[in-house]
Amino acid sequence: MTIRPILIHPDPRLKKPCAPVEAVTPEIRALADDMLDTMYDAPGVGLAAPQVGVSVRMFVMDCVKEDGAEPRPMVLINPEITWASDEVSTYEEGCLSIPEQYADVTRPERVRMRWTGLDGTAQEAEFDGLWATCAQHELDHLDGRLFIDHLGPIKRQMITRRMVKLKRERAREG
Ligand code: K1U
Ligand code: ZN
Repeated sequence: MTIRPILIHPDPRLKKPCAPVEAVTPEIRALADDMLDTMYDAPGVGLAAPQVGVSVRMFVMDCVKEDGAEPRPMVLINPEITWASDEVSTYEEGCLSIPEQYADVTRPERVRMRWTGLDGTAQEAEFDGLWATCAQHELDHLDGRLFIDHLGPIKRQMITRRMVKLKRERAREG
């Protein structure tokens, strides 16, 4: 079990669009394992590769939250949205790179995604509810976008200032 450190905003590595994964190598499989360990440990329902400092188009998610329910870990490599519903939904989002800050974000209620699985085969599925919100939040990370980029400038700056302060305090504590 390997827990990787999660980058905290602001960090230029969280703003950079990620490169496609060229092949599903043993390194990519090890990264997927570490990302799932890191996500469950945080705890979170999703985690994108740039959040652990690796600039490749890949994320993990598991939105099963009920106590005692079977976990459903998913690894999405080179994900793309192939369809989005006209209906939207608003969810109070959080982000492991922006700890303890939450804000309402409106996104398509349902999306269809295509991606490459860990076995190298093409996959496609439709997501709704928290799965759809999380998948879109994670895809944003791969394009260097954070949930605060969906907010107005005042809220975004307020949250960014809080994160600068948090990082300064953590650096002082060592
Ligand atoms: O990408 C990330 O930073 C992970 C993020 C994903 C996400 C949360 C909420 C809406 C959209 C996307 C998180 O997992 S934040 C933590 C969280 O929401 C959570 C933690 C424990 C149990 C349930 C949820
Ligand atoms: Zn996030």
